[in-house]
Amino acid sequence: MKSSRKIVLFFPAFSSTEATAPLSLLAISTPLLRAGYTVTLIDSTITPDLKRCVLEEVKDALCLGISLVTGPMIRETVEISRAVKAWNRDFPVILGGWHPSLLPDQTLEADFVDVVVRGQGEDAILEIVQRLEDGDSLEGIRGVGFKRDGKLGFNPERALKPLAEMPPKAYHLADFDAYERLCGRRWAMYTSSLACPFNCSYCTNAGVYGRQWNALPADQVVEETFDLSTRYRLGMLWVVDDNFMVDIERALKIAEGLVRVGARFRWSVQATTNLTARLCEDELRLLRRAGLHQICQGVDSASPKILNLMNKTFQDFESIYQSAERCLKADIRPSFNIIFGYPGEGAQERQETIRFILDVCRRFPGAEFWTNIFTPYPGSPIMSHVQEHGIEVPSSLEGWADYFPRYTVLPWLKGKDHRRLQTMRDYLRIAFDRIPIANYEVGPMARALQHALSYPAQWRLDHDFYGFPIELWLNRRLKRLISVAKPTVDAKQLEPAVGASCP
Ligand code: B12
Ligand code: SF4
Repeated sequence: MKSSRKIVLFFPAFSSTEATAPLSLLAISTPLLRAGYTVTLIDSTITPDLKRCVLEEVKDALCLGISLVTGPMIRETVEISRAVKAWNRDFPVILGGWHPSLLPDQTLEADFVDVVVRGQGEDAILEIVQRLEDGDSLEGIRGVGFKRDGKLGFNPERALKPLAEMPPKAYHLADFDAYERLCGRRWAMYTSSLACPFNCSYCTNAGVYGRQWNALPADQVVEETFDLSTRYRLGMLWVVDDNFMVDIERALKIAEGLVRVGARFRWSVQATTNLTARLCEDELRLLRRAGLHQICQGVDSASPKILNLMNKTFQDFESIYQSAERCLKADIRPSFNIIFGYPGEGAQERQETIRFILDVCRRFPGAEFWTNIFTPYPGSPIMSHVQEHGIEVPSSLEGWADYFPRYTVLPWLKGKDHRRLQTMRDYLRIAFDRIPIANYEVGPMARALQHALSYPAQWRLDHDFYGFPIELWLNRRLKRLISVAKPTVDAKQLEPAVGASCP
């Protein structure tokens, strides 16, 4: 349907009830809308009868754009693209986002993919749809890969644009009511800076955004976030910057600005522990007054050996303790992430990390830990070495669907060891309180029982003993009594993904 000016954008399910509008698609929508195209946004998480809905919408559209990251999102990407191709072999399917950016060749090889976009998509998508509308070739559009007579062709890369030069995101396309119904909270994501100056060896960031941190000016952040929160009645913003605290002066100016305008929303950020620890208590209190209620920080491991292997020498333990202490004094929740199973981690290093978690949570009640299993992502520095460790790198797009830090199985972490680690992680979940984004109703009885289960859980972690896990069984029964919305897409779902889940 070449003459159509309608573009359908699809966001596959990401196995989480922490539902809100996908920023990637809001970002690429703006240039399309400004150029007079209409955009239909379909987010799997809030769309009943998904396949029928997509097939209905594409009937009078010009093309379908899909945004995905490595992992389970690939399942619906494949399913929906195949269904569209079965309806019309020639209907253009365009893939963008982290996975296609990091593995463009392999992604484009899939027979249901016509175009891949590497890196920032705002300018690329507009150029693509204009060419499609005119029936022209995609030759020369930077950052774009496409099929030419069945062969893969790649145009030169597109240079990164600083965030300040990007158009605002089309938040008005988001159905915040639907997200609120699912998540129990009305919230959105917001980007105030791009990239991170560090280069942890498991991280893919440098591969897509480089290491040149760039940010919006404080005034713009204040104006936009205040406007967003009031316009859409949002109670919370998650600032998804990789490292919000790179420029502390800017962070404090944002806080002053939000206090000045009387902002009422809560917000959370991601930042490294070393940068967070540069803030004194008064500065953190100012941020708290401005609504900052949580700082997610990647501790990753408590073993100096593993931190070295992760290229995280910028982080020392003193800064983690300082950050926990000062954040809590300022009433900001420090949320720390851990990665288990990193190549080189043995039982001893894992125990070091467990002991560290117990120590921090006991010394600083209110600090929380979220754990993941190491997952090798394409484009990360460690990826080039994982084959040495016996990992078979998938040879097709579909092969990456099972790469998911909640259950990744590794050659050195499988079978009994993998099950033991999962049990240990389950005990960590119940040993100390954690606060997810999604707002679940928990009654006083259930809360009391949860609290009671935390003591034996801590005992087990202290003694490294996980046989006869009765508390986990009780906890599962308890969860059935609490109404927790469950994502449907991921059959291997262990529990609804919640909280500071990004590494
Ligand atoms: C928010 C977020 C989430 C949210 C998503 C919520 C939502 N509704 O979108 C949640 C919490 C669910 C999440 C979960 C996970 N996440 Co996450 N997440 C992010 C984060 C912090 C921001 C993403 C974002 O919205 N950015 C802002 C938008 C504007 O930028 P963008 O996504 O890059 O999009 C641009 C381009 O990529 C491109 N583009 C994107 N899509 C499309 C589509 C088309 C058609 C086109 C043309 C262009 C295009 O154009 C956009 C504008 O320039 C990123 C880190 C980051 N810095 O981006 C990690 C990140 C995407 N997540 C990551 C990971 C690993 C995960 C988890 C596995 C974590 C975990 N421990 O479970 C899960 C996986 C989810 C799943 N089941 O598959 C990795 C992805 C690595 C990879 N190779 O894919 C990242 C990069 C973090 C990291 N540094 O490692 N995540
Ligand atoms: S893991 Fe975090 S600190 Fe490390 S490079 Fe990635 S974004 Fe930066």
